[in-house]
Amino acid sequence: MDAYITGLNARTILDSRGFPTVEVDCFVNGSLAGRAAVPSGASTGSHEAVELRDSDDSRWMGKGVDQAVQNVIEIVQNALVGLRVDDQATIDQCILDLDDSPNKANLGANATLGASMACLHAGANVHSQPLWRYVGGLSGGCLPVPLMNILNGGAHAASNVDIQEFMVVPHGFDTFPEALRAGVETYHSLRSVLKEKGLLGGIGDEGGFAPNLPSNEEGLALLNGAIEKAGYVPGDEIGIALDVAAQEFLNEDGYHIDGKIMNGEQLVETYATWADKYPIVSIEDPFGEDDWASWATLTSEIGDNVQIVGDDLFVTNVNRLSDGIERRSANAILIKPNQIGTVTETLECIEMAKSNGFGTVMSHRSGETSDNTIADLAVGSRTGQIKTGAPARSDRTSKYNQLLRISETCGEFLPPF
Ligand code: 2PG
Ligand code: MG
Repeated sequence: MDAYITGLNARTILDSRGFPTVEVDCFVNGSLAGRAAVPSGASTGSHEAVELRDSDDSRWMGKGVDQAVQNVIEIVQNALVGLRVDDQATIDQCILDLDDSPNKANLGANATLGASMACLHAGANVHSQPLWRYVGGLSGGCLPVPLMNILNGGAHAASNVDIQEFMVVPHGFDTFPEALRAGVETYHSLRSVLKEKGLLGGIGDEGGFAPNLPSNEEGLALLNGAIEKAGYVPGDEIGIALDVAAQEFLNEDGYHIDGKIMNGEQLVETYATWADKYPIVSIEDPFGEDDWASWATLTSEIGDNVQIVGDDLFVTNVNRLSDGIERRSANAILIKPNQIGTVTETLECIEMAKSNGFGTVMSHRSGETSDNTIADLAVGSRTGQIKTGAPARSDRTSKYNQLLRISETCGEFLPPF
């Protein structure tokens, strides 16, 4: 069936932190065919594509996205009208041709990704296919193991915990729904452990609990205890993943963690000790975004047993990823579509990672909406893993719920751990 883009519309909507973000509608033959909303990070890497904000302090605390919205309506729309809606590569190439900056600074990656994803949804719709199947094509789909961030620290919480994310990884199960249930039960058992200890307060930006703790290691002990209390075997059934987001506590004199200042080597030893003591399967952003040497040391020391994931290091960018592959700085990559700004570039990055034996983890941002595109992308592009927060608040649960829906027709579930 031939279906052509006849228009785009864009608007400001709110994200889960109450800040403005971009939503785009794609019209085919005059009817609404696809809609997508763009998320937003708090601990953003400096090498990410630019999220265009108006910086007018009199409105939205400077975080307005009026310019990005206008860029979709006035610039991107003109370029895309008349294109086949199911030719994603051409659509994204046309978007790229509109911005000659190296990091989408002119249009804003929030404008480009909103348009790119709205067209993706429209393409799936005109073919009456679920999005994951449209993305997966002949290779079908595979449900990802969830990395569930049940204890929030760093830039996502008001607590004293330096590490940004303590996640449970229910990998020892036969199906996605069983794995999800185990992770959710562990979340609730962590709640009761914290309550017993008088540590239950609010939650962080990704729905995890956000207690003050005597040390970062205490977070690992709490997760281990919560897994056991929920009736599961740490290591065999449920592992632990960290997103250290170390760039956030890297100063000129070193890494400020646990009230100490550490250099890269000391931090390597700390992670190696923790990995011996706890069932850690994955560590994301253990060092700063340009500390390539420490990354390579850790990967050679514990990378055979532990996944080392580059987020701020790689920013879903094939150039940074190929550097990292060459330097053996990590063995996995976090995939965030808004770090790069189009669907095609996101898929290319996943492909490069996989063909070099790297693990791939699809990811939300700390500022989210009810848009579930990443759930379908994870299944269709077979990333094998997804991290999308705690099972709390609709912005996080909507992704898990979408994966439950997909599991009714897509049974494959092959956790890499
Ligand atoms: C991360 C993300 C998502 P943010 O660091 O991996 O968890 O956080 O969106 O704030 O960059
Ligand atoms: Mg991260």
